[in-house]
Amino acid sequence: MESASRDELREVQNSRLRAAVQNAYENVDFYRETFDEHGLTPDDIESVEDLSKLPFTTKENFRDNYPTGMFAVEMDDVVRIHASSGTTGKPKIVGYTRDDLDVWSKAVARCLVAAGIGADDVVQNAYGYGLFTGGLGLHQGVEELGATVIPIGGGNTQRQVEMLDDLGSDVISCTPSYALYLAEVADDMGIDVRDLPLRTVIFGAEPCTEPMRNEIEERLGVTGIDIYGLSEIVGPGVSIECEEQDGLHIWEDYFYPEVIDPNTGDPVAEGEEGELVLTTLAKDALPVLRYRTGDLTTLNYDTCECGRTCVRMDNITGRSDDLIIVRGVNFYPSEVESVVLEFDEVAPHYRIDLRREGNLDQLEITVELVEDFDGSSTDLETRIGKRLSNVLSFTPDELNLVEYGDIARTEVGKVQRVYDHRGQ
Ligand code: DLL
Repeated sequence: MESASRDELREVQNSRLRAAVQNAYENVDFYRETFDEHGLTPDDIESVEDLSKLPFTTKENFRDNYPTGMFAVEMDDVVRIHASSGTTGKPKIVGYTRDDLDVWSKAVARCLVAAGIGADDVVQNAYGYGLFTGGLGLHQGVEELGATVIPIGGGNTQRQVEMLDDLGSDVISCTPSYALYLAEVADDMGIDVRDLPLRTVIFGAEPCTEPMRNEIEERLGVTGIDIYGLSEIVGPGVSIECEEQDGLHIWEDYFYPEVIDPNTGDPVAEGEEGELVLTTLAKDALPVLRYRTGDLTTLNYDTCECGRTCVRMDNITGRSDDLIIVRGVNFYPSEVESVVLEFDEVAPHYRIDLRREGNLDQLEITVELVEDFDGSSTDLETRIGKRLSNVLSFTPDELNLVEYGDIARTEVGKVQRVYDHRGQ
């Protein structure tokens, strides 16, 4: 399927879509009511072109149907539960049948192969195990491929470094921020990760800008491969970069992608940025039709140098709900990351604090100096400030340069870089 002709692929998508729609309509009250409200029946959705007749599914729909109202099967047929840790409110509970786990494992195994990983490789899986989909999701894909998985999970960083060294892991899977933290801890232990056999980092679950990827590749002496996914759709394995590192291939026979204008809901022209919307084509326990992921990307249907024909999405550097608005200026945290990492004097750690003083929003950016910084911090501050105003059209109210190590590192889970204290 990875290199099928577009026509072959379309046939598979259409027949799987019809089954998914039937399943959703017959077994999920929420979908049956939605279809009825719009005067639709499953017969109206014959092909992916008909999907636009359907309204979107949103995270609010998951919330309203908490915990398992979106499930299409009885609990007896669910063999695994995961949950996504919402920052507010209840988590989204997701479930899988045995067949669903099989599809997921195959999607992740494909990802690993696309990333140049083979059955003889050792993969140290440093995503958290548990309700988070990262740990077990990656794990089962490595086993499906027949490679060796080290299920070390998140945190315990010294131990991670020892394992990398002792077992000669070829690959580590973790968040991008954790990859950098790992290099720092290794340094403190007197180990240079570049001297170890490690050759690939499969990073995901968090946005990672190009300068941040470069930093990971340089510090660890690896190729950094971006993997994407979300609990509501499957977990990791929706898409991944191949060794060309030129966009993430979406496994379109399992997940059907659309990109829409987040404000109007209309499709954007091919190659234009918008919000990614996904439909599951091969999941029984939790069929999801037109899910608004909130993630911003573009789609590229050109055949990749690697020979795969499935569409590629751009690396996700922001979510529509990440947009920061300060005194009328809009920007994404990733734009700040790209600017501050242009400076060799700055380490790849930063935080953004938003406060309200009186009626005015205040923006504070804190960046860390590199370990061996010996220049003038006043001069650096002026240069960073100027660059931010040129590129992003704003000057932070406060720009703090702090010493190496002063910004807290995230050992387990996803890094937080934006702290919005307004409204507190
Ligand atoms: O983070 C699944 C995952 C685990 C993906 C491990 C990759 C590796 P959730 O916790 O449900 O699932 O969070 C999903 O994380 O909507 C994106 O906003 C963000 N995200 C996931 N992968 C990437 C990525 C997992 N490669 C949410 N780049 C998604 C940027 C990502 N953001």
